[in-house]
Amino acid sequence: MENLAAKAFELRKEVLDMIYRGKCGHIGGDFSVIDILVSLYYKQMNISPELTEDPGRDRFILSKGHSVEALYAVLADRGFFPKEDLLTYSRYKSKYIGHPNNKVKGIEMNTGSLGHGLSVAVGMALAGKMDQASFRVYTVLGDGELAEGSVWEGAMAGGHFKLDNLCAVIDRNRLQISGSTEDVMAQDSQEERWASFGWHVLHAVGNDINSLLTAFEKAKAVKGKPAVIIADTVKGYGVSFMENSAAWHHKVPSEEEYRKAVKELNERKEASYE
Ligand SMILES: Cc1ncc(C[n+]2csc(CCOP(=O)(O)OP(=O)(O)O)c2C)c(N)n1
Ligand SMILES: [Mg+2]
Repeated sequence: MENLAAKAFELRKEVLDMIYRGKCGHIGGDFSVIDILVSLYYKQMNISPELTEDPGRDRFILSKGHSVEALYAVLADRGFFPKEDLLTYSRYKSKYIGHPNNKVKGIEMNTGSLGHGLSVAVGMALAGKMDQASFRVYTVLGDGELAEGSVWEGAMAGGHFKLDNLCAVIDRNRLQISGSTEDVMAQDSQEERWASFGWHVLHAVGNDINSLLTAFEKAKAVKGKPAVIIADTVKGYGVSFMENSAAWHHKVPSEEEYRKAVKELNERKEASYE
């Protein structure tokens, strides 16, 4: 079996390169979410470059759209577009901009304004039910994003329509743009909140592929309600000086920081083979 933990560290290096070259990007959230994306795109979802127009494909929405560099790295590696395209990231006239847009092959929804992905995912899942289709819909939200009221309208509708073809993942890294989620808008009763809206609540270690895959399989087996996976992650995961630091929410590494990060990511990749 392919070593997906190693793959995630390799892709973090590509994200780092993109952001270092392009001189912008949300590196902290990219590094916290990338194991979730790898689990979905390499194992869980029925999606491939050949299926992007297939009505039966699984759908994915990156509701925390600022982590698009992680999604670009995954899509390029899975062959949705050539890796060289990413050399244009953040350049004038490139379609590989700082938030997802559906000119890029494989991207289903333009996101970046937080709080909208879940409601659209609910609509897609409801449409799937009406068509008696078998595809599943996945979306990833940030924990800071949960402060958006529109998230809870989506949650209410997902529960009401009993959308067991829908799975939301919360990237629970406990930080948002300016500091701790608990200081800005407390999130600690997530389990009770989602359950009260009619969702089946699951937990995962969000930077551990096996833990995530187990949770995704459990989510698939849930009947009569949507599932939410609260994925405990570390913002900046994989680079010691970026971990758990709000300062790295949106920051470009200096040359010295870049070199140090490359070294650490290579070491982490090697260690994941042991
Ligand atoms: C509606 C809206 N308000 C504000 C922002 C600016 N913004 C970008 S990222 C971010 C913090 C998001 O935190 P979180 O959802 O926890 O993301 P993560 O920690 O995974 O990076 C904010 C406030 C935005 N993109 N959209
Ligand atoms: Mg967060």
